[in-house]
Amino acid sequence: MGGEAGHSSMIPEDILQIQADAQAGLADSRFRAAAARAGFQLAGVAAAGLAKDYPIYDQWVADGLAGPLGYLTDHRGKLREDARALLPAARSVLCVGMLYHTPGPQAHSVSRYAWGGADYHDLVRAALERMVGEMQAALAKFEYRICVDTAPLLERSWAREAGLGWIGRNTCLINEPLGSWLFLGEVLTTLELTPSTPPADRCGTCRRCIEACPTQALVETTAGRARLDAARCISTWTIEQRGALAPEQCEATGGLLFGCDICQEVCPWNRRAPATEEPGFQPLHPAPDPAELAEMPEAEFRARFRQTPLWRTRHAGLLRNAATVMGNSGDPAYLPALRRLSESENSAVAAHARWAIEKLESRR
Ligand code: B12
Ligand code: SF4
Ligand code: SF4
Repeated sequence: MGGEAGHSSMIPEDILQIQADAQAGLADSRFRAAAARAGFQLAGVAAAGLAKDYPIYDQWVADGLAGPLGYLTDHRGKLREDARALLPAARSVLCVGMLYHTPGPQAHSVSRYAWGGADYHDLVRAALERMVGEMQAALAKFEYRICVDTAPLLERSWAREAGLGWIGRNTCLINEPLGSWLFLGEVLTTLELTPSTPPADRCGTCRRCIEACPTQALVETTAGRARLDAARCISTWTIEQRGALAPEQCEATGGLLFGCDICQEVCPWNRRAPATEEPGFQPLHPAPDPAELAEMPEAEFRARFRQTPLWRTRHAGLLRNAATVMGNSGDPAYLPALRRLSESENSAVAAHARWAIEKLESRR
C-alpha cells in the first residue's frame, strides 16, 4: 500500500532526479575504478566553478611572492579563478594523485620527483588518458580536458576540495596515510559527479618545515599558516630560474643540484609513506657526480635526460648547478672540472664555475 501511494505521488522531476543520481552514482564508481586501474592511489571530485582558494593565490601574487615565476603573474593568472575558463561546460573537476615515493638514498642532490626515468607530466597524462578512455567506453559521451601541472589551474586547491588531502605549512598537499610525495592531475569534465569532502588540516602545532627551510622561504602568516616565497626557494633557483644566480643564492643552495625536498623530508606525515612500484619513478639518478655531469657532452645529456624532469633546466642549467654544488663541496678534486667549465661559452655556467673555483681556492 505504502509503496503504491509513494509511486502514484511521484512526479516526472523525481524520476529524472533518480535517473540523474543513478547516472552520477555510476559515473562516480566508474571514475574511481578507472583511476585505480590507471595507477592513481587517490581520486576525488570537486564541483567545477569558482576556485575557493583563488583569493589566497591573488594575494600571494599581489604580495610579490611569485618571485621570478612570470607564468603565475602574467595574463594567465586570472584564468585560475574559475575552472570553467579551461572548459566552459565543465561540471566537475576529477582530481587524482599518484605516489612517487621510492626508498632511495637518504643523501641525494636531486629532488625525489626527478629521480626516475620518466617525466611525470607524460606519465600522469598518459594514465589520465587511459582513465578517461575507460570512462568513455562505459558512460554517455562527455567533454573533457586533462591538466597536469602546466595549465593555469590551482591544482593543490582543487585536490584539497576533492578530498585528496590538506595543505600543509610546507604548502604541499598532504594525504593521510600517503604523505606528500604525490603528483597531482585533473580532468575537467561535463560529467556531473558527486563532490567529495575536504579532510581536516592535520598540521596541528607542528612547524618543522618552517624551521628546516634553509632559506626561510616559508613565511608564517598571522593566521598560523605559511606561504612560500618563490624568490627565496631553492627549487625556484635550481629548476626555474635561468641565467646566473647571485653569490648568496649559490652559498645557500649547498649541495642541492636540482630542486629541494627539505620541507617535505622533515614532515612527520612522510615518515610512513608507502613506496610506489611504478617503473618510471624508480631511482636512477638521485645523486649524480657533478664532475661527471660537467664533463658530459650535450648529446649524451640529451640522450640520458630528455625524457626526465631534469631536462627542464636544459644542459646549461644543470652545468650551472653542478658548478655551484662543486663550489660548495669544499673538495679541491673538483678544480680541474671547474676550470674547464669556466671556459664555457655560456656566461652563467662560466660565472658559476669562477665563483666555485674562487671559493675552493680560498680554502687552501
Ligand atoms: C609554481 C609551482 C612551484 C613553485 C612555487 C611553489 C608554491 N608553493 O607555490 C616552485 C618552483 C617553488 C615549486 C616547487 C615544488 N613543486 Co611545484 N608547482 C608549481 C605550480 C605550477 C603552481 C603552484 C601555484 O599555483 N602556486 C601559487 C601558490 C599561492 O599556491 P599554493 O602554495 O599551492 O597555495 C594554494 C593552495 O594550496 C591553497 N592554500 C594554500 N595555503 C592554504 C591554507 C589553507 C588553510 C587552505 C584552505 C588553502 C590553502 O590556496 C593557494 C591558492 O590556490 C603547481 C602546478 C599547478 N598548476 O598548480 C606545481 C605543484 C604545486 N608542484 C609540485 C611539486 C611536486 C613541487 C616540488 C616538490 C618539486 C621540487 N622538489 O622541487 C616543490 C615543492 C616546494 C613547495 N614546498 O611547494 C606538485 C605538488 C604536489 C603536492 N603534493 O602538493 C604540483 C601540484 C605539480 C603537480 N601537478 O604535481 N612549484
Ligand atoms: S623546497 Fe626547500 S627552499 Fe623551498 S620552501 Fe621547501 S625547504 Fe625551503
Ligand atoms: S612539517 Fe609539520 S607543519 Fe610542516 S607540513 Fe608537515 S605537519 Fe605540517
